[in-house]
Amino acid sequence: MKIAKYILTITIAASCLTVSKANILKDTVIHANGNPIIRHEFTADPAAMVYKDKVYLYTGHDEAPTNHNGYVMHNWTCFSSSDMVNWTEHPSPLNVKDFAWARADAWASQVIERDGKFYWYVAVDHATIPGKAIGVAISDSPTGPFKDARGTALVTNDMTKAAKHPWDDIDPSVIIDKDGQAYLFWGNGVCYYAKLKANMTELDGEIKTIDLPHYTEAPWIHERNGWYYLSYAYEFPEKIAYAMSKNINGPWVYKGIINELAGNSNTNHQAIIDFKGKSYFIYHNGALAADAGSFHRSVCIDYLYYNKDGSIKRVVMTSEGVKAAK
Ligand code: FUB
Repeated sequence: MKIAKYILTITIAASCLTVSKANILKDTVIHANGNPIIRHEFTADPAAMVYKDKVYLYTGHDEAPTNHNGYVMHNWTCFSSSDMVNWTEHPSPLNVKDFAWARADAWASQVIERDGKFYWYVAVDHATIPGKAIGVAISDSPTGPFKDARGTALVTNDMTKAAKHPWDDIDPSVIIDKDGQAYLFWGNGVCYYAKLKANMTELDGEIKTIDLPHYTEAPWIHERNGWYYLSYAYEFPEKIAYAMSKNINGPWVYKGIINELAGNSNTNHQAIIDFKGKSYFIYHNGALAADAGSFHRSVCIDYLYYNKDGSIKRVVMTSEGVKAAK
């Protein structure tokens, strides 16, 4: 009798999970109950943007079948929040199919605002130029809809020669400096950067490289109190390390590890923002379920703390996550 009741309970719980996964309600509020913050789907490669009192979180979407050891990623997701705990999921504003020249692989991305337009830089696999490539989509709203801003890739594998492997042009990160000059950073195996024209859709000048110890991928560029920070995935499996500079063109001084290996995931992929007086470290791990892992990742948020000299303290990854920002 007890066993029958147990089986019934498990069956009901399993069917509820199937229903909630299949019928994800969009534009509904998710209350993050600790880390990972999103639990009805797998989310990876977070990028965050603060705009008009809200945080917009953009992620990749791991859709690999259970036990599939490889990335299956077709679209990107978008969530917004006024407090870092209650998140509204917006209908997926961008799919790899929105780039007619792309073949597959909605990998890491970042969105930035300029003059009321939103530019979403993404890594995808190119359909005709072998290797990964970077595209850019544009919208009038942070939640989309977004459309391909160029009709062609912004960066293709034949434009970068410092690495021999075809997936070096991934993981775009973008910043607009105080003088209005925008820069794109990216790269796997080699950290590349280049200026962007004011239209945000064309490179302006040569592609340069930055020498960083044990650089793997996932550069994230941010500025705070006169310091530039270039954080990145270090070694593989990945920790997150960072370098600092007083000038966006360097020289960069390596400062050490910010985050340790993330639970049950080879990758860690960080975004760093300030919001309502606190600093946040947003990353992914593979901790959502027993069958999660490196190809079934989930976004987490913990606090980031700076020392008085501007250097960054190591992140303490927690399961309870952050409290609602006031
Ligand atoms: O999500 C695919 C790749 O995994 C990203 O481009 C890397 O940063 C790593 O997180």
